[in-house]
Amino acid sequence: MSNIGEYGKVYQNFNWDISERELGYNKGDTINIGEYCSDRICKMGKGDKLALIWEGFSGESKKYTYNDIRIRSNTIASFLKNLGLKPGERICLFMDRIPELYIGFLGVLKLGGIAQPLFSAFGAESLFTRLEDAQTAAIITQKKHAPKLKTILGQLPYLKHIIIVDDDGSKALREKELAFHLEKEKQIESFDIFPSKAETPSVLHYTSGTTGKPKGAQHVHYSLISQFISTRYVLDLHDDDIYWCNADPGWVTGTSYGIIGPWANGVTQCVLDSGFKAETWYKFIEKHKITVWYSAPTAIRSLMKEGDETVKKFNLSSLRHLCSVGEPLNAEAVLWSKKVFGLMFHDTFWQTETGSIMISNYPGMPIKPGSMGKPFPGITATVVDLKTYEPINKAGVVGLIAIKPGWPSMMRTYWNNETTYQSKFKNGWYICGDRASIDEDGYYWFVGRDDDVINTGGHLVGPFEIESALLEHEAVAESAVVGKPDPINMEVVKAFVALKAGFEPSKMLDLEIMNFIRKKLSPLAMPQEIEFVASLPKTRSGKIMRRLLRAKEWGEEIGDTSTLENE
Ligand code: 6R9
Repeated sequence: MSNIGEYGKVYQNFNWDISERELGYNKGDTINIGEYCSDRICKMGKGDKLALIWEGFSGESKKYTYNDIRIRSNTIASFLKNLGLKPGERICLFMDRIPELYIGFLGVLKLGGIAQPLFSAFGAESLFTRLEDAQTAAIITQKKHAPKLKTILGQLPYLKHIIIVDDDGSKALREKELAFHLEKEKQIESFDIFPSKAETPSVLHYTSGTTGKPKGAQHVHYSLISQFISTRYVLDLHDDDIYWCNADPGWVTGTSYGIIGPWANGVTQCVLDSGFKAETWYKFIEKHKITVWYSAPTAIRSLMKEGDETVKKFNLSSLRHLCSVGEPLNAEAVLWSKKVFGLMFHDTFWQTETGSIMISNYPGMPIKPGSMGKPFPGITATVVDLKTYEPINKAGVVGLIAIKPGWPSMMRTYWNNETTYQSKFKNGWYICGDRASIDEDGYYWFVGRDDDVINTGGHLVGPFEIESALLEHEAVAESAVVGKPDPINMEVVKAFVALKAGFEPSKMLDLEIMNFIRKKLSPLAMPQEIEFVASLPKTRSGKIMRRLLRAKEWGEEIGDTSTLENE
């Protein structure tokens, strides 16, 4: 039996009090995510249950019960407090996916600090922009990442402490550096958790926009209400599940559903601190008997590229529920997962700004492959006209995805940038910046980021539809479609294509693919040019950076690239 039961009924009768009640939260009470994710679970008698099964890239492994994470997060919180760090100060978590990152996140929240997770792969410049903007007071990091601070430290007057979690005494500590050992430190059985209220700031997540500086979406402890119930309804976590979210907590998916959601639900989760490799991933699922898996289209397409034979080498029968987020999930990928895992990936749509899932496919609700599904209970969504921002109310017509403000996990502002925050609201709606249409059954169909849509001769073409069609061609592993300048049509479609192993670029293949699209979609959607590439530029969360490819075509500035993978 799924947690949500019948989606339609639940949507009709839902209000957020249901989530509050299940969490035992009464309006006006204190609410601290760190406490809800550890102490509360222990109080429910699950202290000895595994909270985290961790595996490093070289195969080493560690296990922590809920009681372990409760005590260790107390230990971190107490250490930070003794340094003189105060509630409301920004404390950055800058680590690989090691246990200290996950447990440290709870520790910062227990202190009342604002947790600022950043990808450990960031270089000095990316780090600087975000630490400067947030006036971050302390950073928790590893020995190997600390040197990145060396050149920027002089320009970060607010940064008081650099806490190294894996110092082994082999090198003298530098300016502002301190050592902290999660295991060797005196363990703190009880800590005076900061009595945060619903609107107390909790997490500051930086997200890269199209241009300009990255923006810090600021969340509050009350976001738990959304994250808890959406984990339950969408990811369908049950008490005996073994859950794996392969997102890095530098990305919002890795905190909302890679820390808060599963732990507030008292579920055992696995973390694999290693990059993508199909065999390693399948082995991880097999070894830990993972039942629920939250992944992303880029990863799924990479698995598809590896082929079906690789899947067959492993016993993946433990899997029972699959979800995806971050990019449009092509119908082809959904059908492939049905073929090889016997399960369809459930697409979910949301943003750093929304803090939790907004539109989704639910267990038990029929999936239309290629669709993002329907609004989450408690979420009033629609698509609005591109100019008037009035709801369109007509099936199949493309508009901007819009959400009625007021759900618990909505960001409360962009840090230091209230003007941009305000500009996201039009006509009483929060505008996501994505285009979609809604069909006669209420399912949402993604078209593209508002700035990625192509205008060819006055016709608007969404990249997603073309990319999905390209993926159906046997030679195509991955693609990105952008508009390139054209004297007659303003823009024409250009496709960047990465081929599957065993296929070589050629004029013949080029024409064949063009024709394939022309027949499948329309002459309008047919790429006028195909450029074969070895790989596509992606963000660290796996999103294809179409705007970068587009800017090159137009000879424009490429804007902020700090989240670019391999940068
Ligand atoms: C959670 C997350 C948000 C943007 C969003 C949209 C794209 C996310 C999607 C999707 C199509 C989906 N996006 N999920 N596009 N289908 N299921 O990804 O947050 O990193 O802030 O990105 O990602 O363009 O507006 P974030």
